[in-house]
Amino acid sequence: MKSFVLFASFVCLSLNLLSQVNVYPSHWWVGMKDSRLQLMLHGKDIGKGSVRMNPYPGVRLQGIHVPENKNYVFIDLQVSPAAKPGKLQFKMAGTQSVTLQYELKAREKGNGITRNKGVTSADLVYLIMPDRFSNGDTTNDVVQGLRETMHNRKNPWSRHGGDIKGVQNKLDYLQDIGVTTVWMTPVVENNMPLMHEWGNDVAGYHGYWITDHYNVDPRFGGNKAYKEMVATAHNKGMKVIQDAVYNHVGSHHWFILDLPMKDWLNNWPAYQGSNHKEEVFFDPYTSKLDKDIMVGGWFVPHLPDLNLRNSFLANYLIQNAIWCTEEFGIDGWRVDTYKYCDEQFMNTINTALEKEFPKITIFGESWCNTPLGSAYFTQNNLDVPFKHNVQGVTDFPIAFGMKDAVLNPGGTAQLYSLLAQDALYKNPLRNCIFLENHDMDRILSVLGNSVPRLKMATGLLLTVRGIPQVYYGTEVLMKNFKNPSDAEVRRDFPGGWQQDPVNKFIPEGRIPEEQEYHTWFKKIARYRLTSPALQTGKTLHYQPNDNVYVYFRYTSSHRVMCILNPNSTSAKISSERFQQGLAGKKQGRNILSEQLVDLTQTMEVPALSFTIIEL
Ligand SMILES: [Ca+2]
Ligand SMILES: [Ca+2]
Repeated sequence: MKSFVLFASFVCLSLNLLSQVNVYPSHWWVGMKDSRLQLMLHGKDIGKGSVRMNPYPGVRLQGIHVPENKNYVFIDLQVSPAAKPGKLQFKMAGTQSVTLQYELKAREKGNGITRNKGVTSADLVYLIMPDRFSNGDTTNDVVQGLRETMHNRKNPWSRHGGDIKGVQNKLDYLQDIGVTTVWMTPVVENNMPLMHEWGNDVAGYHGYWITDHYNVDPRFGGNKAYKEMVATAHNKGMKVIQDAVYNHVGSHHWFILDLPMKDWLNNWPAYQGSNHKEEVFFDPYTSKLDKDIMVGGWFVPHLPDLNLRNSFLANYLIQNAIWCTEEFGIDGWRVDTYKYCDEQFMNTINTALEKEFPKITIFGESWCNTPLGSAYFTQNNLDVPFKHNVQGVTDFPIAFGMKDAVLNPGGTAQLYSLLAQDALYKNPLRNCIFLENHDMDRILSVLGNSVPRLKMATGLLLTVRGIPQVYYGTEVLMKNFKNPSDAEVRRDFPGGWQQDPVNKFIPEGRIPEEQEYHTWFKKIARYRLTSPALQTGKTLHYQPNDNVYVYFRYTSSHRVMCILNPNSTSAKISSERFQQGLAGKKQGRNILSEQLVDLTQTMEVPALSFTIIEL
């Protein structure tokens, strides 16, 4: 967001001569593939006068819209490929007579192709809640003038001071353990008062209560810190995913406090929550009412639900997504609460992003319990009336399947069956797979604090198809249930603050059990970066026998065998059965023990183990 101070041409009009107009997007670029640009102007009574644009070569004023709230004006422009960088000038006359300058910049080098690289299944994503990871700048811990200034690390619902600079400082640590990509929960401004949730007064430390889409929260370091962090990551060959929220905004978003139009939000006669039933989209018997409540019902009372069918709001969000991608240089988007959004809007915004940034990665958070539900919300092979176009989803069914496989008797058969349903997806390799995230119980606790089971689950995560995502701190055995609140699974990474008594970013700060898992994790994660089969290869799997699951990942020249034995007894497996997967190979190398493995003999697989053999 950029503020323009409007200078009155006539000094005697009124006391309201000098006022502020905000323009969104705050600037734009020449040379975008889509020549359309819609400016949204916000300022006192600006819709009551006239707007004129000074001639500018290559830029045409197409139309002006004034909604029922006269504090807004929308200006449609056509920016032709011939337009050069410079400043547009708008003359506004009415209760105020003012001149507004608007900058068209040159695009970053690479024109959206070489700078925004996209994230694939060859990558390893590390999910961070920046407030809780590392404090790189203590001067921004409290920013006076914002609606809440609570800073108390002893309070799980307060802000703790972690920031983007803290993440930037740890990029080398992350790269060393095999991470290629950082996904932070939303970094844009959450200038909200404390909200009553979980029986407590909670701050917007997590980032999902957006109040300004064009400002990175100053407590995270602002736009400057974010741009610098992305550039630093790129210089190291790493990538960054931004977290988008299109379904709702915080109740103190500037446009909620002064609604541009009556239908800006999904309105109901009385508060209506969503029914959270994704089935309404693909259920052939669904009622319109149930679908309206799913899409238009609010997530929670303090998060106004956006009417994404309003074309002006849609333009605002689409241009913001493009703006962030170009301005900061990000490589991918994770889209929050995907299944609660208007379906056509989602397809439109995805197409717009891919048009400007052909390699951009987009996956939606569609929390579904079934592969059918998940597949519906991405490119799929289903015969349904509406076809989603997003590349992938956060794959909850596989998350639950991997957990069950290492925890429950017979769980491997469930995982096998879930993966068999990949027939529903156009390309399951584009799904983001994970064991846990900031909304779930930490996996180590779910697995009864068993490190052997955590290793098995991690083994699956790093070898099953998809874009693997790990959650910060799991590598040092952070644990907890969401009890009494989700803040328990969002604790501070020990050592992220200078005054922390232990620092688990370094080996000396870890107890032996943590160090052992950390080393184990790093070994597989780094091996994965050298293995085209695990990164992007095809899958061949065999029905589990006696709850032992064997599968292969392979390319034309590289082949890996994975064996999961979650039983409390060792297992013997005969290579005879796996001839297709072994493809004539007689010897392999266990990438964890470095031992050679004779594949012509019966193999003894230890209890509670995950084995990776490079053939
Ligand atoms: Ca800080
Ligand atoms: Ca909605």
